Amino acid sequence: MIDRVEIYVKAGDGGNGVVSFRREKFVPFGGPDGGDGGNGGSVYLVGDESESTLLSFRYRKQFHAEKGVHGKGKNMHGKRGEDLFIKVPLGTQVRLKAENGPSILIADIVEQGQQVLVAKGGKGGRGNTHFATSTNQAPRTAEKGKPGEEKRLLLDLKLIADVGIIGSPNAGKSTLLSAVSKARPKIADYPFTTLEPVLGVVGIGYGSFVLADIPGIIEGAHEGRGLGLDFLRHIERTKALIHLVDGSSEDPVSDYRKVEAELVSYEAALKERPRIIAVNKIDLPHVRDRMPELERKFTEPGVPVHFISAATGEGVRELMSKAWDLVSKVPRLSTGKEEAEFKVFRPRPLSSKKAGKQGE
Ligand SMILES: Nc1nc2c(ncn2[C@@H]2O[C@H](COP(=O)(O)OP(=O)(O)OP(=O)(O)O)[C@@H](O)[C@H]2O)c(=O)[nH]1
Ligand SMILES: [Mg+2]
Repeated sequence: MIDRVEIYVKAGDGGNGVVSFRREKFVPFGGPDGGDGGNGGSVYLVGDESESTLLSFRYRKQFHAEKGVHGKGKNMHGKRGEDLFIKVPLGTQVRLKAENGPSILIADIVEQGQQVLVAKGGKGGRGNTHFATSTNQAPRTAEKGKPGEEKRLLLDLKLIADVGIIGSPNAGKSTLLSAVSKARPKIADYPFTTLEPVLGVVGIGYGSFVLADIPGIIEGAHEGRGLGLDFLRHIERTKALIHLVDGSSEDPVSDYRKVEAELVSYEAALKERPRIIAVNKIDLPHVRDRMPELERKFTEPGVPVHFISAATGEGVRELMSKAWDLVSKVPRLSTGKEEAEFKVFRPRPLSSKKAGKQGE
């Protein structure tokens, strides 16, 4: 999954103004008539819900908006350069890359049609008509167009899921997602089947929420073991977590603790995220037999424990409605990390601009 890219954007330069004089037959002194250069086009990023990854940026990383056309004689102004609208998926965070020092978060694109100006087009230069004065009626000066802004941007996609399923490999996370949604993640009896987060929409009669299945987490993941923890950024914004435990594992409680410890080493704020523990695979007789013992052992204050079988569906509906309860109570959370570190600028949407053209 392409979820972090660096791109270069360059707004169009303004067209030059020109020096020109009226030359007409029988008019001995023609005045200045140099037109202005057109403004350069600006570059905008636009939130688009039909985009779900940053894949389109894999091969295309440079974007230029059109230049303004130079002015001409006879007071002809140059055409302004077209603005460039680059579509990005919802959940894209935009950072301005600084030469040295940390990059600055400039926008968080979360709404359909949300537009963010990332590089402003250069202003067109004025033609010599503007420089005529009473003492200089034949000015030989005109302005050059200003260069368009250029920026290096880091785009970072953080999926917008309401609930994330975390757990060790093979716990049955993907099986659970496919049991409750139309998503069809790969399922197999070996660890690290899921390599990239998969989202599914869970409808539960009176509402729906987005559930994210993410790769398995093992001890030492924060040091890069297994698939690491990078993918956890996709659940940073969830409202609640389902911690799915493999009931058939040797020591489910220890598995649980290891995953929780990794989670906290990734981001301490995730510890506070409302969550449910779900012990999976109770269709297996030896797991069913352990239910009372596990119920006793999983006693985290305020964290309910559910017993399910993602394979047969037992207990799954109850789990989902419990998750929905949490989701509907909690406003969307973020880690708080970035908001504290960076000021977030949210430019007002420009409703007059149309999100159309992608590319140059
Ligand atoms: N008996 C039983 N097997 C299950 C159940 N849920 C999942 N499994 C099996 O457990 C294995 C792992 O399932 P997955 O859904 O791929 O597990 P996962 O947590 O997504 O695993 P990773 O993506 O590798 O982290 C598969 O062989 C599933 O068929 C269940 O409720 N009962
Ligand atoms: Mg999986």
